[in-house]
Amino acid sequence: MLVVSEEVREAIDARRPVVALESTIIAHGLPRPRNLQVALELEDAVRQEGAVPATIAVLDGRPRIGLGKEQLERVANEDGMRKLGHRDLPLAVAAGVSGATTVSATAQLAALAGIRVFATGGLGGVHREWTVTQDESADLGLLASTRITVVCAGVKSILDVPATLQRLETLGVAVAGYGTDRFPGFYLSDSGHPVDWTLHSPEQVAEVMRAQDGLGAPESALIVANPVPQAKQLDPELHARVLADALRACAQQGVTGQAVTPYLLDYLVRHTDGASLNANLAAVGGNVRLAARIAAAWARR
Ligand code: PSU
Ligand code: MN
Repeated sequence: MLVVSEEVREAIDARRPVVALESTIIAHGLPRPRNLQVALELEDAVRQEGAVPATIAVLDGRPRIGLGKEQLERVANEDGMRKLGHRDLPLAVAAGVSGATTVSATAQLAALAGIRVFATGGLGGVHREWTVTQDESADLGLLASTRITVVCAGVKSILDVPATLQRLETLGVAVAGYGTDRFPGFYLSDSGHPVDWTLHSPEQVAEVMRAQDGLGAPESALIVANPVPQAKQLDPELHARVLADALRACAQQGVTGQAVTPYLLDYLVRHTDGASLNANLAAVGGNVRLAARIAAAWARR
């Protein structure tokens, strides 16, 4: 069912480092035309660190692991590109449609293809007002049952961060800060919440992955929470102010379901004069590079 590109297939077979990349951030998380440029830059960054990038999406009903330039262009520019969580995968495949994959769908497909390391910006999680809307990203549940290492800058700060950390604990998903004992805040280096574990090198991360395998079921993920450097974070005061406006606007407009996250991310870009975009890109870029180094350490095991 999967279409794995030749380059990615060869790397997996030879146990060379591979990093899975999601496509929702390209199709629905970043403005055009910057999104395509970023997609290419992220792949480049993975290569510079000596790993093979495997961007994942569903095109014409076929889940693809490793996209060529034309396929990346489709993800970035094609109108009607859907947003696919893991529950949407069978429906999209059967319907023969195209869509970008979220963290949950990307992690599922990457694991199916035998890719262990995955990089993204910020995970989905428990939304504020959860008690009313019950809006919790499917990312969390999927990571509770998928053996993958996901490098991220924490969870998106538009969420209820402490509630999300609590859910990850309940779901039994391992979380470690990379070089920090603070949980990163996506656009911010520090979400204001601590993490229980800190890892300091790609080799240490690979050690944990090996231990996960040795300990067996449940097949849960490892979240490596890698902060955006402080010099590149969004100004915390600007962040707090614009985010409050964004949440109000979102509620007023009656935005719900899958549309919530793209709406909020776009609002922040437009109302911070692009500063949130720069912080977002710095975070994703750092995650992609770290993921490549972790994949290399994992390949040397
Ligand atoms: N990180 C980003 N930008 C994004 C996302 C993550 O920097 O657009 C996407 C991811 O694909 C994540 C999704 O899985 O947002 C979560 O969406 P939802 O809250 O609808 O589950
Ligand atoms: Mn949601």
